[in-house]
Amino acid sequence: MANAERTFIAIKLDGVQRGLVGDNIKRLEQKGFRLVKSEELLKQHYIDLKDHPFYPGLVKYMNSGPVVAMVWEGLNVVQTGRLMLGETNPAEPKPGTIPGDSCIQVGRNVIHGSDSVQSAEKEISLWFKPEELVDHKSCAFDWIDE
Ligand code: IDP
Ligand code: MG
Repeated sequence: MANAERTFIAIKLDGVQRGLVGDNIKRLEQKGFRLVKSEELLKQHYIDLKDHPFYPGLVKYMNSGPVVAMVWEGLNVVQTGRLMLGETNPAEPKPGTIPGDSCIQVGRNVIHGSDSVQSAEKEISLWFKPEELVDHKSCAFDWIDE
């Protein structure tokens, strides 16, 4: 591929604390730089679906480009995250949810969120080493959590 020079970019702790992660990523996307593939764990990630006819296509699609993998923390984040993510199938749209507002087909539904605390634990340990998960207290913590 032409123009394949690569760089490492990290949003530092002050950017995280100040809630500037999304905006910084948005600026790089807007400029036209490309995000490079991060992991190839998709077969394992979707192993529970291996007997479904769409599994090979799902793995192929998920492996065909980069994925932005993250761990988010907070009160009821698994359940609330799933509500924000809406229905698996965006053909049953719930406006205001991420797929409801951004996609059309179930096989291209933009975002994944763990469906239970147990699967979250499994998925987090699949995608990240324990030492990659940094425990920190956000400066907004006391304004968000009681
Ligand atoms: P979830 O993502 O809401 O947890 P799952 O049933 O676990 O839903 O399915 C995982 C992913 O597999 C979905 O997000 C979607 O990308 C894909 N998928 C599910 N059902 C279909 C289908 O019928 N055709 C194509 N892809 C599907
Ligand atoms: Mg699922």
